[in-house]
Amino acid sequence: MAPGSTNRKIDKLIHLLVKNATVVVPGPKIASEIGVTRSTVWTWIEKLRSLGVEIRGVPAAGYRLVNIPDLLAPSLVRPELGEPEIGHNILHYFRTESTNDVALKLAAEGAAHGTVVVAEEQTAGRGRLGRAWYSEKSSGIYMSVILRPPLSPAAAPVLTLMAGVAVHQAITSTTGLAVDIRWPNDLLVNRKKVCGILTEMNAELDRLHAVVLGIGINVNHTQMPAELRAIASSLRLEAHRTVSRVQLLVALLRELERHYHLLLKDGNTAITERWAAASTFARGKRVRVVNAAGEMLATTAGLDPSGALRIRRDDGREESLVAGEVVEVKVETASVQRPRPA
Ligand code: BT5
Repeated sequence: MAPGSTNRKIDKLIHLLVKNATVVVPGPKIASEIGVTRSTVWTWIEKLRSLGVEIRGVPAAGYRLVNIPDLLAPSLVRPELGEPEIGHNILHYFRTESTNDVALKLAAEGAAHGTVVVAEEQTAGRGRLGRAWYSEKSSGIYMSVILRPPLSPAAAPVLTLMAGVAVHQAITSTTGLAVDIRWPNDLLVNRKKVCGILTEMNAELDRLHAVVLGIGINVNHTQMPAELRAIASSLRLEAHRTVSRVQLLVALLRELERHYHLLLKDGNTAITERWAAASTFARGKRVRVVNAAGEMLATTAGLDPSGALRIRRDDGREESLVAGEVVEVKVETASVQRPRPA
């Protein structure tokens, strides 16, 4: 077991409560089935309650689950997946600093392709360039996937786009919301960011040893912190209903599996074409480009097969963006008041 990850026995407890959801399960029975003391059962029940799982204690009788918990527990997710590569092994944390840090460490120690690390809360969730990722407890999905693709490091950008397309599909099918993708990989609903992706890798010049795809989705946040409110939202805020994190995670792992195999079988364009079909940013979008070279205004002109974004600068020159970000620029409709004829 990876240090700090959820004890498999807590996972068993969750499974036991779910399996017997309509009945009261006696404490001693739980304790003996999962092989811990009754006081440990009590401590774990308290822990689950603190994460919002409704468990009723019936004096002298035992415990009864009131609602199926929306915890990202492997025992609830794994059986929905069949025999996948991605998600064959899921490590769950109640709280960790960053699932990408855990996954990078596991990858360096030899963890298998398809290993997934997921957390209910991150205390130091990271974005790109050292930025922070707000990771509220039990509200979002904070997940990292370890991939060992038979590809060169040049494939990293297209793997990031692949993750974006998979999240796009998963959110669309689970919520019915209209989702947009902003290059390279922000998922937007009503122009607000609901998901970010951080790809990190461990590579030599010609070989990718491991890629860690870190995905953060705002699912059931009832409000965003003041400093993010103008640019960020959650699926619940946009859909006006709660969304099952378990269902969304299952859909996401299935879509990652599907798109990863599409990429290996059909090559980059299988991904870039799907990305372009899902994103209003692919073509003809007026944007401000922000990268190491500075800022400029441009219009987007498609993706090239490596995953770079083509842009047409205002002086007519075209170039490919491989790093940096773009921000939509609202095109002002001229509202010049004409003087009335005398
Ligand atoms: C990202 O960075 O969008 C990548 C975020 C990846 C998070 C996942 S969670 C699982 C895994 N473990 C980690 O530690 N990280 C990954 P970037 O494009 O640099 O965007 C960061 C910016 O988004 C911040 O500077 C804020 O402006 C904004 N932001 C921060 N938290 C947000 C949130 N929860 N929702 C929307 N926007 C947020």
